[in-house]
Amino acid sequence: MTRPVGDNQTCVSVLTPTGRGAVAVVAVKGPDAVTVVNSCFLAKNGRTLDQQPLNRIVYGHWGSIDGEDLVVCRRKEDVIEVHCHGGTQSVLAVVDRLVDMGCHEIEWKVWVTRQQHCPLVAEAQIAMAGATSIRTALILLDQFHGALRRETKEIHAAIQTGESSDAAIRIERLLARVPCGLHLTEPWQVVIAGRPNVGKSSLINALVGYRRAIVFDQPGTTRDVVSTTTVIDGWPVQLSDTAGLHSTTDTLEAAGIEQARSQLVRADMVIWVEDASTIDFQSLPTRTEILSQRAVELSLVLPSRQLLVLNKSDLAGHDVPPKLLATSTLTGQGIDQLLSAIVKQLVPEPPAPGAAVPFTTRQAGFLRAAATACEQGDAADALAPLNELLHPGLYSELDTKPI
Ligand SMILES: Nc1nc2c(ncn2[C@@H]2O[C@H](COP(=O)(O)OP(=O)(O)OP(=O)(O)O)[C@@H](O)[C@H]2O)c(=O)[nH]1
Ligand SMILES: [Mg+2]
Repeated sequence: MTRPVGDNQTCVSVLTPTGRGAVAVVAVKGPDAVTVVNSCFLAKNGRTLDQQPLNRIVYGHWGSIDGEDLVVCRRKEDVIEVHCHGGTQSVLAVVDRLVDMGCHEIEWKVWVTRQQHCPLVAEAQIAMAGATSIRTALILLDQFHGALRRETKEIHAAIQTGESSDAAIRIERLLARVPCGLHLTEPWQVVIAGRPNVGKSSLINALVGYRRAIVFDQPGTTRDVVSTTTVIDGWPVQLSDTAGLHSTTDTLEAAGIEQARSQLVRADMVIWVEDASTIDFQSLPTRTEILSQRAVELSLVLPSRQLLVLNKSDLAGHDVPPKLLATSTLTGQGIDQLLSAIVKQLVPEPPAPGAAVPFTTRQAGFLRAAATACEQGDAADALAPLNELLHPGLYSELDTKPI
């Protein structure tokens, strides 16, 4: 099997994030791993590394007898971990010394890729480090345990045995999960927009549960886009509060409105806020009609996922029809329903436990190429992109040069 270049070199990689933990792990792998670490590490028990049992931590000093205290563990014949103080300088000192002794430094993602035989599994391991909720981490853990690999292999086998229509259906099913998959590590972008003074900033504060945005009783309070990242029902979401949208001659306010416009173009979803106290419920158009009307009036490009919220329901004077999403940031009415509605729009069908979920643009690209080949009745052409997903020899994106 083809392995990434440089596999017979002795490499060093920092496996823990910079400055995050009390202890950092620096890993060394390769034919000279034992010799190199032996030349830097003096074990308290006086033995050299080749005399130490596997998987036992050994206490000692780095560089010289009065050097930094740390522990070393020989994990395999050619893999050694150095566990040192988590501070940046200690890690740097350990790595620099190993590089001076001839080790080749590689990024942790490259290290992980080299440990795995399947790129899909390596990508899952890498992505897990970026998961910000248990829910998203568990979906990635399923992929690490082979959910996407198994499904891709089965699709590949189906094509080879002439069951290409079944394969096409299965690829489409995977592609439908791509939006969810791509947001396992990157938050969904949700923009709160509407006319001035309708309660947008109050709403973002109510959604995140603390005062993130400034609220004031005068229109035009919010000038900049104020963003905050949160987790809603296990899904990472970046909420952005924007300046109230209307025509203005105030230069500063106009700049804020322009920012809001460009934020909306990039957004995955808009929460459009209206003031319930000024709405005539008898002649209220549908959500789509209101939003299209506002888009035309204010020259906006709105994302396809949309929610309409009637805020200040406490001032409405009468009950808001139940099919409408009504909130009051004063009483808390409707905030839970709004949170559920956001989740329903973003992830209408959450993947079942153990389901295969593509989660990188690379995977989505190859799956789309396979889908197109199947659509064009050229099932054999679908095999090449599927091979790209499954085999490390063809996988070069992370097989990068030394850092
Ligand atoms: N009664 C009532 N007042 C509210 C509610 N939500 C917000 N307000 C008040 O409405 C005023 C405007 O609120 P903001 O949250 O600053 O409104 P905004 O849409 O962000 O305003 P701009 O940033 O100027 O566009 C403040 O006085 C809030 O206290 C609500 O649900 N009920
Ligand atoms: Mg505001």
